[in-house]
Amino acid sequence: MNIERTFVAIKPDAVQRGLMGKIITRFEEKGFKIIAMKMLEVTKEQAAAHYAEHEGKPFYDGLVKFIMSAPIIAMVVEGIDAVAEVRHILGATNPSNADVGSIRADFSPVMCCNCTHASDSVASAEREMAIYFDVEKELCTNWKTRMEIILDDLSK
Ligand code: FUP
Repeated sequence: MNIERTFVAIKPDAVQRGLMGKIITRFEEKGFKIIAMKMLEVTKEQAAAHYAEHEGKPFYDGLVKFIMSAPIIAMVVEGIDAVAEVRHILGATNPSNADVGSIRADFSPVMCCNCTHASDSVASAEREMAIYFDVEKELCTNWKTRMEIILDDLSK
């Protein structure tokens, strides 16, 4: 099994709208393991690092302003094929194109405020985790979810 870690953020719009619990529940109910989570106010430096690939694009200034407009919830989520699976749970960047049942389809009215972010590759996940977490100290890895215990038992 391909166990991966990915970086997830619940964005300011979702925090302000009281959607944190509903969004976290989607990852837990699917069987993913949340191994780090904190609320924080994104600094200019963190926003610039996170969105470096978009610098110079027409929506960049708005994106940086938005991510700093209220707290976010930063998370590290672990599980089978976590990078692709978590992005599937989020849905397409533009909520109009997102599959029904995805977070963005269900909760986002417009692309600028699409409730969540998740890394698009294992390399991006490692880069993004390091922007928001001290990866050596802040990841809680020494425990098992019920799903991990079930899979361990089945493999014996
Ligand atoms: P995603 O990987 O799905 O988070 O999407 P991107 O990295 O392409 O974009 C990051 C954020 O920029 C999106 F969540 C919304 C915003 N964005 C726009 O506002 N306009 C665009 O044309 C593209 C992205």
